Amino acid sequence: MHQVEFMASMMCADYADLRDEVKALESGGIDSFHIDIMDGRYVQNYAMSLNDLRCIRSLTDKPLDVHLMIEHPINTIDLFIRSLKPGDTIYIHPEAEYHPSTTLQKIIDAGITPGIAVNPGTSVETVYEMLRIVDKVLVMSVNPGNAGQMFMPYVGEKYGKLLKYKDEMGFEVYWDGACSMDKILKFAPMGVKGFVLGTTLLFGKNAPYGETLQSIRKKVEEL
Ligand code: S6P
Ligand code: MG
Repeated sequence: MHQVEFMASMMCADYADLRDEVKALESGGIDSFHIDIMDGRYVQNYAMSLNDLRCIRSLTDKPLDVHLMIEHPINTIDLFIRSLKPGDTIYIHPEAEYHPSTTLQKIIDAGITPGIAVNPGTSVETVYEMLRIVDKVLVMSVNPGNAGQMFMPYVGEKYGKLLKYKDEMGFEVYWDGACSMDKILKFAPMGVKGFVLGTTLLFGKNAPYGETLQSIRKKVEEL
């Protein structure tokens, strides 16, 4: 099977100890840091800010996986691009933008990996043309806005549809929301490349991150 990637959802981290959190995740073997940016308009919440992103960028050389849940990202995309480096990813939500392909082209021109995030209520058909432009598709299995939500069972079908197109159209599929061990064991062998780990599996468990990550990887390897 392919090498499965794990991203840490940093909105779930302990902000009193952000430096230690980043170091513990890094030495525990996390592949990248998932940064949820919210504007209180596209979603009814504020999570992380540009300053949090810059702080984490300065603490690690691992890739950042930036998930923009903001209206009209074209207006502020340069701020994010300038704070990132090649190897990092920016996901936009296509329905938050009048011309999502223009914004994606800006991301590509800057050498940042382009991605789209697809809400539970957004169909694959709606984003079909963009699949040729992006390298990553982040499938939301919860409605965007909060950590600690329930998995939406009807989203399962969407993974199957996207996985059929991924090789021909040149992108990888990622999972964001309520990611549990049973979902990893079911969807990784189907071809889902990576999983965002939040409160369901990684944070707030009173277990060292390294131990948790090791045990997840071991179960995946045993498949
Ligand atoms: C949700 C956000 C996600 C969450 C993540 C948390 O708007 O995009 O990245 O932070 O899903 O994980 P969990 O296991 O608490 O759902
Ligand atoms: Mg996210």
